[in-house]
Amino acid sequence: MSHAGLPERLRVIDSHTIGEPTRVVIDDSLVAGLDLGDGSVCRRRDRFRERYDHLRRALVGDPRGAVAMVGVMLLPPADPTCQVGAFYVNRVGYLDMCGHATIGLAVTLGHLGRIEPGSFRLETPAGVVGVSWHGGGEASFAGIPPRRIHTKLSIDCDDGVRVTGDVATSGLWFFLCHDHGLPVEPAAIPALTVRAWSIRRALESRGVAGDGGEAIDHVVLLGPPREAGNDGRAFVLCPDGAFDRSPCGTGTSALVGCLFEDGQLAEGRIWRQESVLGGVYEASIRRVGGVLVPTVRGRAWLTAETTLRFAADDPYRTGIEG
Ligand code: PYC
Repeated sequence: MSHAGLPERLRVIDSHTIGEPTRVVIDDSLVAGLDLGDGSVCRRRDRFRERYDHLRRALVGDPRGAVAMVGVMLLPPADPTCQVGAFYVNRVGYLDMCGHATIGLAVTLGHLGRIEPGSFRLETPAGVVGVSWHGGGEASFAGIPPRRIHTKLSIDCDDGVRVTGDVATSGLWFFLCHDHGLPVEPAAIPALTVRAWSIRRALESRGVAGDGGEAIDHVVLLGPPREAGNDGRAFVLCPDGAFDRSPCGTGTSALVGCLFEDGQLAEGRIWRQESVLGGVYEASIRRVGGVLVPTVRGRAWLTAETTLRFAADDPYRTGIEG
């Protein structure tokens, strides 16, 4: 097994964004020591995947990571208009964008004193994202313009259930569904997970994909809010098989795009989206120079400032595969 680039120690800061965990690598020497060539963040992320995928597993996989954890690797942006570059990893692969981890990143950089309250431009594999750190644990991001490619698509699942939903993106690909027939509440998480997996399998077997052939690998099961004053609630199945403990930042961006197109959300109005656990993101959408820009605001809490250790004789230095 390759250990290329794996240090003995690695400093990270962990946080959760209303429940969804993020781990930011703060040792700049890690990425600086890797041969990623040059080019955009996306291109260097792809080289990382080809050459150093074991570092992803070491960082967020068993036994050092957590279920649902997203790791953030910082690197210098190639886009001269950006101040920060980053890509996102999870236990099974790579995310082009991640809303909750972007909020966790902003709060982490603020905590470290690497940014002041205010805004910066972040180069991600999905494109440039505007990020604002509001001080303390509050941050927001102006996401990738949402786009819907299927409206009210009917899907027959292998458990005999037919559902309809929209296929949309805002940096990741989503199937957003209301008529799944389940309550969006913690007691139903096992049943929601089974239903979301069967939808995912059905999408795959029908060949439903993003317009660049991408897998529709996030399934959003929507429901009414539980708390007065909120607007909706979401259970989100992520590609690693874990459910999003937050309402899903990019999923909420894609949702407000669909709501806006359907005339259910006015420009600039705040949409309060609950997660299946009850945490809330505030989202809105507006047109800037003809482009739809979704904004999502949330709160993150730091959970650890720690040094991961990778002993030379540890058989699971690079994580546990599978
Ligand atoms: O917040 O965008 C998000 C996200 C994607 C996967 C997990 N969280």
